[in-house]
Amino acid sequence: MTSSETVLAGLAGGVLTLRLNRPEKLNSFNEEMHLALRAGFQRAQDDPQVRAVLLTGSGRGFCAGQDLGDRDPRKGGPAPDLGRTLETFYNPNLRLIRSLEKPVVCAVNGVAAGAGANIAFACDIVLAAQSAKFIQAFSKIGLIPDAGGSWSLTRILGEPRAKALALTAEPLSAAKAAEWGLIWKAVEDESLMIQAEELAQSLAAGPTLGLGLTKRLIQAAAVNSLDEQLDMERDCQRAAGLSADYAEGVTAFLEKRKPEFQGR
Ligand code: T3D
Repeated sequence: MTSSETVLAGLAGGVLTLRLNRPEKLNSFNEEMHLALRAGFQRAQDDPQVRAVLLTGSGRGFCAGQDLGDRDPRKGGPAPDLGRTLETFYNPNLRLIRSLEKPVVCAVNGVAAGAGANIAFACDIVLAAQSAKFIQAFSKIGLIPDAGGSWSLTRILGEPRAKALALTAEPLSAAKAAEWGLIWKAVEDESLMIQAEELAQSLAAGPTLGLGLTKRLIQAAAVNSLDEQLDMERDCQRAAGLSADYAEGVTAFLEKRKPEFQGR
């Protein structure tokens, strides 16, 4: 178990749980929290004991995006270079989540606003509490959707809905987000963590090498032609077919028993 104050981290049963932990600020991002989250995802990448990640938040919110207290113009000084903060803090975390070849489950426990919403949409399987809502809050303060939002919203929803959400900052309920395909499921508030933990545990006990290759393929499909994708499927299936997990999966099927996968 590793912990920092702003992101609590704990490993159990192959699941690395990362809990954003600035509840008094609805888990909005300061520099320390960015770096702690990055350390968590880097650990997920490097530590073979981590087979899946569960990302969630402490308190009544998931994440309210950037801590605006750190951007207070009344404090004086030059305007901040937000391009630099995206490059230095937000974008590395987005890239780590997307490139991690292990499943990332996100349990959205409450409001997800600004970059907080878009970080959730970058995860692989998103469950949200019924009471949660997603807000593209950027337009309320003169900014543009970041943390991959202009990309993920447009790809998942198409231009009409992406533009309406981004231009109006109208809150989207968890149920509507599920109906629109932005997230996997909206669940009863009380059962969110139970369901998210069960899901993460079951993925972590699965053939995670194959799951990681599956993630790579599905993400590549957005930019590949069918021919490119068929070639990639060939290569990934070759790698999967050489794995110990594949041999175990087939053997367990033939022996009519539960497989014991090792993620290799
Ligand atoms: O700057 C860069 O590096 C560029 C990157 C930008 C990325 C972004 O994410 S920009 C978008 C930033 N986020 C927002 O604009 C959202 C701001 N927050 C809200 O609009 C609302 O708080 C919510 C709609 C998320 C929730 O509303 P509500 O009524 O449930 O809660 P609340 O009362 O507004 O907030 C509770 C507390 O959290 C409150 O503190 P207090 O008064 O109890 O001491 C509030 O100030 C604080 N809080 C909420 N969001 C933020 C925040 N403090 C700092 N920064 C926040 N983003």
